[in-house]
Amino acid sequence: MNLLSQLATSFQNAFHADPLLICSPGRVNLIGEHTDYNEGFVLPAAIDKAIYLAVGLRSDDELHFIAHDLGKKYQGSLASLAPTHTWADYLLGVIAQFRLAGHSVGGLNCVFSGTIPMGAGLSSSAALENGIGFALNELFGLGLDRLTLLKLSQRAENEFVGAKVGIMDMFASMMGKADHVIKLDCRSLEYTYAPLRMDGISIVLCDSRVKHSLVTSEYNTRRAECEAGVRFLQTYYPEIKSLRDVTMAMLDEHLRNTEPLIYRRCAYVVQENQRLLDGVAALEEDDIVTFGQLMYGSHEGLSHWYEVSCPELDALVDIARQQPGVLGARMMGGGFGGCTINLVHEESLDAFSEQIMKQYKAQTGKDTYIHVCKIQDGTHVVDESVTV
Ligand code: GAF
Repeated sequence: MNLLSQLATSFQNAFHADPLLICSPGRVNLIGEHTDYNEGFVLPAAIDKAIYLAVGLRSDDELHFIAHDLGKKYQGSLASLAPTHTWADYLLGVIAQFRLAGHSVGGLNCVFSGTIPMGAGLSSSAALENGIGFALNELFGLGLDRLTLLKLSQRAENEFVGAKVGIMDMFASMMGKADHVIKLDCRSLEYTYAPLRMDGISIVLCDSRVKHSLVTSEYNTRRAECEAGVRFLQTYYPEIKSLRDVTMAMLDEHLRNTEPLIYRRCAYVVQENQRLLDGVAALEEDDIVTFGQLMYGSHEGLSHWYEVSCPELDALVDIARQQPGVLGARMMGGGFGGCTINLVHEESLDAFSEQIMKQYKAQTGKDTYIHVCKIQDGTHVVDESVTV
């Protein structure tokens, strides 16, 4: 049975009512990693892997959630919104943020499922947060715009879940547009949609199937290291607000010898921001070859300077680099596991998949999962007749 029909049936069986169905996609990011919380640029897009939610109102103040794929339930009430340190926090956190922001919401039923592989770094958490926020807005007629909704999602993740993530994942999932990437300025939140003109080239994800248990703490540490670099430089340049305002010359002069670790972290971010700008210029000229080279540069920086890669992600990029028809490859997202993103000529796709699977298994003993992405619209209401 179609996933959406399954979800609707499961909702009807549990709550004896028809649900509103919502599709909330995961994201890719072409280039610009760990730049969002440094007020830099990112280049993400929403993809055809998503969280699907069936939602409906309750007549009381209770919250009843069912994680369809996990076979787990949560029951609580609006009066006692506290972190549970489980999947339910992505839903509870958003509801808590709506209430803190003064938006009046009542009891809710929700069953959700998804096609985003767990822990693959494709932002299933942002998709779930956006999905429930979108649902609250629809069901309670709040009239909030998408930007407000995605900011509430980020606040939920920062304050309730405790991951100090930037805004990229929520933004891409909520604001995505089919066949376009989003060039987002994470300082001003100004954005433009750029059509993806990559005829004959596919965006391919290779899942390392590694999920590092330290991902949240290491992520928060990287963020703190960047902030430490900014504080240090502010003693020389008080006008600096974030790494967005920093140049390599400033880092070389004041951090290179005194704070080598902080220097490497900050230098990666400053260079990655420039790589993104160069990459956008290359895409505007349909120069995918240059864009692909910048992706390899991004991976080098993430692996050796920012140190958020892992042997499995490095292996996937190394293998990809040696295959014919591959223009660029790099780890994507927070790191320490998850997926690589690859640009591959369509006629080379089969050979690429075969070699990646074979060589990755030989080098790491692990299987990979390969997905050719389509770029789709952001969070939206969906009909049960849509085949998922
Ligand atoms: C994770 C975070 F959620 C994003 O905000 C971003 O920082 C990304 O890692 C790295 O670019 O996905």
